[in-house]
Amino acid sequence: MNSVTSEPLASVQAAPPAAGSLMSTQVQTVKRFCTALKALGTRFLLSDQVQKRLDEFLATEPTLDEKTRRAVRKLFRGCSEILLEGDAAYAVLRPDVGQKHIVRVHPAADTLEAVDRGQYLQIKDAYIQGHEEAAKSGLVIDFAPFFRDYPKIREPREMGEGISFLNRHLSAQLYQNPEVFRRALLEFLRYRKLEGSSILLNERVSSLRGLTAGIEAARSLLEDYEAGAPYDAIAHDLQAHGFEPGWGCTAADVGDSLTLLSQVLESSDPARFERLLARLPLTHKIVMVSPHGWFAQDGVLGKPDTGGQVTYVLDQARALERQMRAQLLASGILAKPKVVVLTRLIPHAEGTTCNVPREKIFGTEDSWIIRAPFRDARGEIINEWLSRFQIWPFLEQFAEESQQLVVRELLGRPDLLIGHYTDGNLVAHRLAEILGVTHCACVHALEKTKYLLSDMYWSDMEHDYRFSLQFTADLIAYNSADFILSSSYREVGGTATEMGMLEAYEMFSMPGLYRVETGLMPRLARHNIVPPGASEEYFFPYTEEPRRVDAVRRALSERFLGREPTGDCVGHLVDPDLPVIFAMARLDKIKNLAGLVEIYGRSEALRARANLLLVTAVVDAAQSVDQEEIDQVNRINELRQERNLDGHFRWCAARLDKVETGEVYRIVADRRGVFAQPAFMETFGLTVIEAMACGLPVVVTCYGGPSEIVVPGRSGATQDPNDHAAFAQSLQAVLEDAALWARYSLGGVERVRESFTWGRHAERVLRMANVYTYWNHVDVMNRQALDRYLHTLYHTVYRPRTQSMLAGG
Ligand code: UDP
Ligand code: LCN
Repeated sequence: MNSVTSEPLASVQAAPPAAGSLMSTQVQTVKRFCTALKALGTRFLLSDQVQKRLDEFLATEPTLDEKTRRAVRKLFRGCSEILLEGDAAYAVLRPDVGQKHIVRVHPAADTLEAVDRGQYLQIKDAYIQGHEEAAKSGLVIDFAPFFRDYPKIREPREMGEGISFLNRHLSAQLYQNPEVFRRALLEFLRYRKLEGSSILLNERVSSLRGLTAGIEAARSLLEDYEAGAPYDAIAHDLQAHGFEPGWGCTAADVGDSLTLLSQVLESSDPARFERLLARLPLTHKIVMVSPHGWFAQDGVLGKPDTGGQVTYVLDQARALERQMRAQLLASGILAKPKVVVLTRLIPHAEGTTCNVPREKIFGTEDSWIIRAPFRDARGEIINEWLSRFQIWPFLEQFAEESQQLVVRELLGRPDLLIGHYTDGNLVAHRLAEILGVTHCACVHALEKTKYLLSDMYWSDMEHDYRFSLQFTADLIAYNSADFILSSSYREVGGTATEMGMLEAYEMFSMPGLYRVETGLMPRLARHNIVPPGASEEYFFPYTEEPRRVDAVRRALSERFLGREPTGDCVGHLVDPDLPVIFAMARLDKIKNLAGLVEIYGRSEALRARANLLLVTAVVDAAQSVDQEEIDQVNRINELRQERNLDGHFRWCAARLDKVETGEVYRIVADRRGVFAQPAFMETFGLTVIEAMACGLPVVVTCYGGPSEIVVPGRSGATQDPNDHAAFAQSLQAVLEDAALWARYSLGGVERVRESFTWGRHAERVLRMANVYTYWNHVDVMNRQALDRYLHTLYHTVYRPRTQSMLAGG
């Protein structure tokens, strides 16, 4: 262990910054705090408990000076856990977003000692398993060596801006080693083919000198043409100088591209370099992989495991097809874009289209959903839907079967693979390897932070959740991807006091399975925050009357807000004309719809002021096979009784299409209602941008994506859903104050238009695909070694566990 002295010391190696600058009185205070913790008898504390105990402790130290208080608070701010072992306390400190330092506090030492990850994880395992078991040597996972040379982002606020960081890094190479850089760019541009035809540069350009001369000659030739001259008119002449299609669709565009190319070759400007790469028509066929849940275009949203990801994938497919078409056209290439979404075929489809092998995606010219079944060990098709926690044994065969389907559908390889969530990315990883294609991973929602202590106590939860497989698949899938898309900063960097969702995979242990000294690294310049959009076709403001369909508006008003419940709705309304507090989500515990019912039920003021409307997939537990859904239905029913909500609460089971979904937000806005999103944690929260786009004010959870979507006070309110009184107060404020309502309504529409559009999303994804494809071309990282390591993990941990799961283990 490295020793950290009690006085400020710049020279101590690996000293955690905050701990390294502690004065001796401050160290004494830290030691007293840890002794006080020991006296409480709890051996393991998580971040919120640490803060609570620290507050209590400091309250018992009235003589402590302000400076020491501040220093001690700063030290423990963001501390993710403390483990007490014998007389010592081990604290995992997080001095800044994305940083982690472990210190040992011991009464006999006058310093805080830095502890390495391996040692700490063994001590943690001993806490769960006992010393003897924990001391046995086991599997240690460490991805750090494979990414030693990969660019890493130091500045916390830049985490998730991988592409700009990478461009700066690449451009710096031009500055440091111009010859190598230029040669790499030349090689990248040569021999490119699209649908069998050459694009960009042909064999006439064989050297840098030849490229520079070719650019000069082509630019002078272009001067003889009108700016708007079509590419066909100049194609022949350009070919003679080594240029194939792909630089532009008119003489002026080609001229601009060649000027840009020449500038990039001359000077190291990251912005120009990114602009050049973004212009290149490298992507025209994309495969997306999203196996779990009920993946279909209608009648599925709200079913178990089926929500935002389905909306996201379909909207992303449409937006990417559109963007690729525009880019191909602009670059003078005639090829047609195509997107294929690979998902699971479910023969017993419960009235959905999940049993249809091939289905066109609405609103596209040539994009398709292709479904492959899951099969058991004998190759028999599995007929029933399976929860996302049970699908692991079937993915290997699914990947094999779908690879053939993809190649047949596309008549070749795709240019880009986009995996969705962990299962989609595990499959995408295998396909990317076989097909040699750039792999983009979309995160959606990582499970680890959703379930408290899911790593430490994984074996107790294994039967229901299979975290040993889920977390191993996370490690394989996200370490293998070429770049990773997140929707919010919260996913990558977290907040000053809470770890990011990816960061939570950086160091952890699953006692008896393995210890992860370095798992996922949020600082790598592979992470990019690219938020999704809300489809403008369906989610437009309630004020845009001519676009609204009157029949749908009337039908939904009667069905959801009429005095008596009809069809799949329960709960009559004493005063159906009151404003409405509206929520719509999957019946997952984490969505906390029961919490909202409780918040509403407890507040006399809210009940007097508004009705509560919930829209979910079911309202009857007998209609569900999903345990979490059943539990939530039962809990909401208990609350209806306990809080005597009849007369105020309408609860509807509905599978809405998108036209109806947009209209529900709008009919609530017509009545000056409010949308509530009370989740305990939300990765992004598509419903929030949908409601805002429709001009419906929102009150949302402060945990996760919604707090980044909403600018508090301008486009809505954020609130802690655990603080029922405060959440109720925020809802009430919007309902009572017409000016506030109007401000949030307008502010929400503006915010979505500015920051959450699919067009911008698609443009950025395609730009990234080019930049990371280029990075793969020049990368010095030892990819082969990483692939072997991933294979080892797959074959020694993942695969055997899927087999034992199939055998009933
Ligand atoms: N949704 C729906 N009906 C429901 C629940 C959800 O149509 O009963 C839709 C909703 O409009 C949104 C998506 O499903 O498009 C939910 O996305 P979000 O990101 O809010 O949550 P997720 O379900 O992905 O956790
Ligand atoms: C999964 C979630 O939990 C949501 O927060 C996201 O909005 C959705 O996926 C789409 O990415």
